[in-house]
Amino acid sequence: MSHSQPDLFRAPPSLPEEFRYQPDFLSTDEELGLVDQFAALPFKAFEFRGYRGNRRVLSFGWQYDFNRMELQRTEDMPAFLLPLRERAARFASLEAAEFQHVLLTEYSAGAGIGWHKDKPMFAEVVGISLGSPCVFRFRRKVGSKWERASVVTEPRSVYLLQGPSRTEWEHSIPAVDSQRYSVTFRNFKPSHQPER
Ligand SMILES: O=C(O)CCC(=O)C(=O)O
Repeated sequence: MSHSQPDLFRAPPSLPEEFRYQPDFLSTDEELGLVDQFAALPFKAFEFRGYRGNRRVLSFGWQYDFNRMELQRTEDMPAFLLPLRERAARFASLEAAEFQHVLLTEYSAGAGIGWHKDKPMFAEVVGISLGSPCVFRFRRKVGSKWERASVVTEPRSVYLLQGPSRTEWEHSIPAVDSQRYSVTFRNFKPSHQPER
């Protein structure tokens, strides 16, 4: 007879190494103020080689074009995002100016994002969540199996992907129940600084 523990008693997987999460990064007023500003912005359906995703996106500074598979210069970050960039940089122990790119994403009810790692030219990733909570899932291949972990990212929270949580683990978000926005600041690796 085997004495191995059934799966039920296995310790839950811990979160990926160097992932950081902090709830209540924004106040409710700040969240509402940002959502108000977003309402006036020209979000567009996410496109990937002719396929239109069910989330809408808008980038400032630089944008990664998934159809052309290249980075393109785009409009400067609007002034209302600069204080948030400052705080995001502090959270990641970086300088605000290092975040030359920000991606705003709007998930309507039923929208999510599939398994991926962010593009390799980017280094650290700071994500701020507004609106609906979501399950932020992680997975990485260990041998022939997937190791998995997840965290609920609450509205007004912030997370940081760096180290193995950024380079070894993929992440995804299953369909959200109601509208969610994320503000994703990314810096470039020193070897991938784009020419301005
Ligand atoms: O919405 C989020 O917090 C994650 C966004 C993301 O993973 C991406 O755009 O690559």
